[in-house]
Amino acid sequence: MLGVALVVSCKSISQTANGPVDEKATKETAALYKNLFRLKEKGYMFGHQDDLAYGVEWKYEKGRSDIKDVTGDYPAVYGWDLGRIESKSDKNLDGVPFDTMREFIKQVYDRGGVNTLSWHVNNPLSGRDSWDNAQGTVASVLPGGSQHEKFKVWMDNAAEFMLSLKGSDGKPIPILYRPYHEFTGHWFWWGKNTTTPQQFKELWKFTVQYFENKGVHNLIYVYNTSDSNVTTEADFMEYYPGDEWVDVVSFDIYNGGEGEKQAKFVADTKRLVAIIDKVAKEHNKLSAIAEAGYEAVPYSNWWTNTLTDAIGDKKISYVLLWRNHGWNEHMTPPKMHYYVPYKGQLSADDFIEYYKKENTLFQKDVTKFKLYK
Ligand code: BMA
Repeated sequence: MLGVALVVSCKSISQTANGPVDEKATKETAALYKNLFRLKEKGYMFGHQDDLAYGVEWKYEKGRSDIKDVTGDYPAVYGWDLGRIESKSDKNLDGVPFDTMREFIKQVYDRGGVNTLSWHVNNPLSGRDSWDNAQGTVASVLPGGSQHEKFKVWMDNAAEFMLSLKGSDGKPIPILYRPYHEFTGHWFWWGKNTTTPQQFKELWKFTVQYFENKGVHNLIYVYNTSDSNVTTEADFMEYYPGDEWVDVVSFDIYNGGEGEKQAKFVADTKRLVAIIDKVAKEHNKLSAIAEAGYEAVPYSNWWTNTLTDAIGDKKISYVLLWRNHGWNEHMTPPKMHYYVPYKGQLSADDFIEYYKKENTLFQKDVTKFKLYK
């Protein structure tokens, strides 16, 4: 509370009908925003987390990508995570050096692809990671809260990174920024079980305003729920900070297994896609599936069958598949942790068919589209 809503809630609504939330968005950011509305009429972009950094059987090989190994083309959207930027660590939480990430982001922009950032930010109250879902954390970072000043320093570190992203043309690189993701789940410190709608909205507005005041004008803001606790449009909108604060509405969803679980993934995705499609139309926003996947893709036709069926004919901007880590040391018994096929993987042939579909857009498609002009 403490006045933040009063101070920051005076954006002009008319602006957002034609441009992104940030009224001072750079030319390229505003162009991307506008072009994404045109692009969705052609199809949806395929995205992959950490695509250029590592794959199931390799790490940091120049130009390599599991998607490219399989299809000959890169994805159109590339996801990266800022986790650990808060402590100015050299590497993010999954070991990607921030300097390398900056280079990847530049390469992507230079060839007309799209970058998106999430932030698995540590819990500022407990000092543990973002999965420490302790009561009162969001309250503690809001103005007047015990961790507010500390959180501002963390935001400064993130802002510094955002400001350092420049293309070969010297322009700030537009980023689809997805703060406080999956908040309807109960696993992150900003999750709805430990945060009221009012607190979440304040945190969101504070974040947008803080970046804008730091001169960060290359962000397109992505609102993101999990599939957890979202049955209806009202559930999806319960923590929505308002049309003046959000550019893209999205959700994350994972296929948890075969049989009934696979059917559930399709049914839930269909329902959620219908919700974001309706919200996007009524609020003049873009929409996306910001994270999805079936770990280790054990079903050979998952791409042309399950995922294609789940998305249907709704006009979303992109679907992003999670990272291809390979061996996952966090899990017992040890399991392979990856979400897109590598060469020779069970679903690789099907992925090639999926790649060839007219409405799935990869790097070559979006390069032609000139999203930043
Ligand atoms: C999770 C897993 C973790 C990873 C985290 C942040 O879904 O992939 O291994 O640390 O995302 O990228």
